[in-house]
Amino acid sequence: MSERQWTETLYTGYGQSFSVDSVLFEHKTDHQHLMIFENQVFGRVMALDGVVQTTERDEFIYHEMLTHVPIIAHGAVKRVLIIGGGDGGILREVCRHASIEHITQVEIDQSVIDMAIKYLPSHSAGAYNDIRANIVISDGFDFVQTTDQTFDVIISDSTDPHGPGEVLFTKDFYAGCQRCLNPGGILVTQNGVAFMQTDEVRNTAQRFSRLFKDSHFYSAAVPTYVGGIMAFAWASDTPAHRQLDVATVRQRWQAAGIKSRYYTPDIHVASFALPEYLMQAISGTIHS
Ligand code: AG3
Repeated sequence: MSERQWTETLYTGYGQSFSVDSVLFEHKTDHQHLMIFENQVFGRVMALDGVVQTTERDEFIYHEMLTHVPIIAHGAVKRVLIIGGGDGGILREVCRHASIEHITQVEIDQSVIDMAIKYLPSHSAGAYNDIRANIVISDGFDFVQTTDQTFDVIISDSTDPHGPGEVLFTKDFYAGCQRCLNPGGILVTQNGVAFMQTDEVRNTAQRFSRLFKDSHFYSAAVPTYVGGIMAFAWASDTPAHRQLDVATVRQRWQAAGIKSRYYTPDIHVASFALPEYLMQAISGTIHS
C-alpha cells in the first residue's frame, strides 16, 4: 500500500482518487502544477492543476475516438490540424492513416511535448518523428485566425475550459476553425464529461449551431474522465458525414487497415446516440 493519495479537484464535492506509487515528474509554478505519477491501476497518470489529463492504461479510448470517427466519417482526408494534444496520443492515431499526407499540430508549450516523449513514450510512440507531422509551437487560437492553410479535419484536444484552455471553447475559436476547414471538413473537440459538465455541452451546442450547418455530439466512456460519458463535439457543413451506415464505415475502416483497441465501425455509428438528458440540454439551446 502506498501512503500517498492524489485526489482530483475538478468538481466540488466529488472526485476520483489515486494511490501515488511514485512521482516521476513534478513542476509547480505560481500558474501551473504539472505532475506525472505512477498508479497501480492506470500506470502513469498526468495531472495538470488537479485534473487528470491522460493515463497510460485508458488513453486509447479517448485518442482513438477523437481521431478515427471524424477521419473515417469524412472518407478522403489528406490534411489534419491538431490543436493542443501535446502528449502525442492524437498525433499517433492520425499517423496510423496511411492516406493522410499532412498533419499540423499547434501546441502552445514545447515542454509538454518533451515531457510526454520522456515520461509517456507510448502516447506518441514515435509519431513526432513522422515526416508528415509539422509541429508548430504557438497559440492555437491565434493560429486558426491567421493561417492560410486549410484542413479536412480539425481535432481540438484541449484541457477543460478553465484558465488557459478557455479560449478554445469560444465562438471566435470555432469561427477560426471554420475559416480553415476545407469544404466538407469536420471539426471535433473534447467537450467534457457530459453529466458533470452539461453547461459545456450547452454552450458548444449553441455556438456550433450558429456557425455550422450540422452539429452534434458523440461520446465514449473514459474511466479516468470520471462521472459518466465523455462528450466530443462535432461540426461540419456536410450532414451526411454523421449519417453513414455501418456497412460504409466498415468498408472504410477495413480499407484503412488499422488495428484499434476501442474503435469499431459499430461503435462509430452508435457513439452518436445520446441520452435524453443531453438531447434536451442541446435542444434547449438551439435558436435561443
Ligand atoms: N484532454 C482531455 C481533458 C479532459 C479533462 N477531464 C475531465 N473533464 N474530466 C487531455 C489531453 C489528452 N490528450
